[in-house]
Amino acid sequence: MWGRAEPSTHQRVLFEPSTLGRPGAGYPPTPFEGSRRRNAMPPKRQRDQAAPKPTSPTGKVEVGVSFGDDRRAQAGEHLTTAQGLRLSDTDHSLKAGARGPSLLEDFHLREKITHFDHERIPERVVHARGAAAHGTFRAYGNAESVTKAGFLAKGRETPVFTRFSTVLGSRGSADTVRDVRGFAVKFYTEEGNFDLVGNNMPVFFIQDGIKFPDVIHAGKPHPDREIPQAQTAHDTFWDFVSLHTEATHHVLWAMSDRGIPRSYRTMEGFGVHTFRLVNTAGETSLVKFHWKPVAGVHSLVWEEAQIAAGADPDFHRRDMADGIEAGAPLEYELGLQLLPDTPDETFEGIDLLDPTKIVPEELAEVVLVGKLTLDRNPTNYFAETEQVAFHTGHLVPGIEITNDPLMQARMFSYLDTQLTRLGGPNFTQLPINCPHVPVNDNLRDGMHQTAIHQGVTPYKPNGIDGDRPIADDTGYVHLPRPVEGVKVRANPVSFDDHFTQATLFWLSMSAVEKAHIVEAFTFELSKVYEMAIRERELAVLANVDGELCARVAAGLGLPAPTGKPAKGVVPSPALSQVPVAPGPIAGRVIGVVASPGADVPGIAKLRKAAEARGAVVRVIAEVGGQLGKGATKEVVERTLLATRSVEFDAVVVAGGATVTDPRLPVLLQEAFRHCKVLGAWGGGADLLRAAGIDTDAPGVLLADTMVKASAIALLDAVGLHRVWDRAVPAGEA
Ligand code: HDD
Repeated sequence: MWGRAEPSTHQRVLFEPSTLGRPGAGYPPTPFEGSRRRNAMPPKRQRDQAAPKPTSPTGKVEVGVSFGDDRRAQAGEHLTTAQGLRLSDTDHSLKAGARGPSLLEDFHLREKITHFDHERIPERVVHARGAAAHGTFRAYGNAESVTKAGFLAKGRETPVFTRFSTVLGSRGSADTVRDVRGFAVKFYTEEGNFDLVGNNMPVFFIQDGIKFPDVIHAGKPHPDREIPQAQTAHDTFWDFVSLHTEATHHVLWAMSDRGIPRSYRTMEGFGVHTFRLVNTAGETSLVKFHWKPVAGVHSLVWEEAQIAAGADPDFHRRDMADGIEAGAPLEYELGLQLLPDTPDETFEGIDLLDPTKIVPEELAEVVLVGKLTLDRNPTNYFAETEQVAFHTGHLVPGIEITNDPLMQARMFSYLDTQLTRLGGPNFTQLPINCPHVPVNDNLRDGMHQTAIHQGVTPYKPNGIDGDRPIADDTGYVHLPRPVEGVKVRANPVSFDDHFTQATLFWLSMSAVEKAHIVEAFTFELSKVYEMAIRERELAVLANVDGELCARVAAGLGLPAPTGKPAKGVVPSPALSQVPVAPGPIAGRVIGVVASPGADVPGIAKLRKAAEARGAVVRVIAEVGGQLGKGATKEVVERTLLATRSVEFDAVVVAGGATVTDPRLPVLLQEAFRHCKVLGAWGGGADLLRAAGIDTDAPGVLLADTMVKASAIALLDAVGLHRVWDRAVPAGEA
């Protein structure tokens, strides 16, 4: 019933003691077997509720998010009311005559409309727009010497649920806006849930959580007109960050390519704060958590991000869901940057309690300690992705927080916000939030209580039911640490350096990345109406780097002020994301332009080679349908009317293709401008030239026929992500 522990009389029992297991048993639900899809249609089972319900290997019906046979989820062949009453008609309200008014007694009408009226819950005050996936974390075991956290023990496999998000946009906003991305992982460990609630940038805009409402109010749309949506290119954001210079380092990251990731699978993740690890001997070390994507760190280019926001606002969530469905899981390795736990909590002069600072990887290596694999899409967006509740206070033995004042405020906010968002204190009973271990918490009653608690002793101590000990040596113990100080509203003086690490970030960028940062600042500041704010931000940039300031000022047509940037800053090459060698291409999409009469066997050869590396080939043509005959056929998955270049990491024109649609040159030119690989075989090169593409330019690959070697050359080029030589002279990228 409740797993390994004997149920005590005061344990929580969900729904019905006789049929259901412990919270989390049977959850997450077993994935259904099904054929892989190439297109993005929802699986049949999601589209057709009347279809026979899939069964688990045990033969039990498994539907929706459930504890196996949860009766609260949809079940049965007949449409019913919420009371289980079979319905004969759900399309017509009960009326006094066919043309008459509806009757108050129509309980079905009232129940249906009432429930609909209350379907929405408040969206998250930040990170409202998100997408998530289930998966597993497998520990390598090499962290055992520094932490007793069980999920990091050798060979341990832990179920996880990971939600990615943007910060500023509303729930329905576009995925590809320039913003920070959330990277929140819930580990359902054997010691209870551990949440690592991080971002794709390792620093934060503010040093003290008390300023969180300020930075968010400044970044969110203006309160009068509620524009602009999901972006920082407006007066209040730049007013705040130019007045509040501790944000400068994070602003540099946000204006860099990190602000527009290619996909969730190509994003790094960071715990941001310094945490404290404790091993079995009670020894401690400080640590920064890193997620390293196996697919490499890659981004969109700005114009592409803007096009995608209109052409496919769901660009990132679609990419993740389709990739998982196509058998290309998202993979990341967890890295620990271990730092000695010294009394002053600094490392090489860097204050480890200051969340606006990084520790360059060149100074402290990131040791990889396990792998996260996200390989299963949620069954129901609301039940799982929307209702998941992360909390920095969901910790396990062996991991503690530090006195970072940003983290300290987070420890309050995450629990607090769920009370409004999820309607009360029992959100931990929602299936997605349930730990996968027995819960024995003495917390009782409250709104939306779904457990039927047994017994009469939800208190401690008690002399009635055996009064189990609350903790043995496996319990969570806050390491005793001395604390003293004068009560003040102040930051340590070491928090005062707001610019040196912004300079470090700028100097670590390649030429093409610097060009993107300059463009991003210029774009955003040119959307700011108040000239004084533009000028103030230029004064901030002057303290980061004179060249950066001058280039942005030139774009804005303003004089460049002078500042005092830190001298002798040593760059950190690890911060640049330009790959030096081809990386994996799983999840990448190669568009092949074709038409009736094109070399379909050639397309099939390219598809085979791409699929062997986890990439996808999509055929683009003027009209839909099927190309080729006999055994070798290709389905047209995108028509020129319904696609844009942003959907592809490379575009290739098949030999023999003839296309007259004027949208083709636009597609090819965009792909070229966005530094994507272009290719053609046979006569396909003529279509490239007709579109004005310089076929001698870097990254334009031509072949006489599509053979294995040409496919490999093309896919290797995709592994470099972009052809940056096209944007910046060779050698400078
Ligand atoms: Fe936060 C959500 C990450 C500072 C208050 N935060 C939220 C999410 C992520 C982060 C990824 C979305 C979780 C999900 O997918 O449900 N937040 C961060 C990081 C921070 C940070 C990396 C700094 C290092 N946050 C921060 C501060 C505060 C909050 C300083 C308040 C004092 N954050 C919240 C919140 C949210 C939230 C209001 C909104 C929804 C939620 O918590 O569940 O409590």
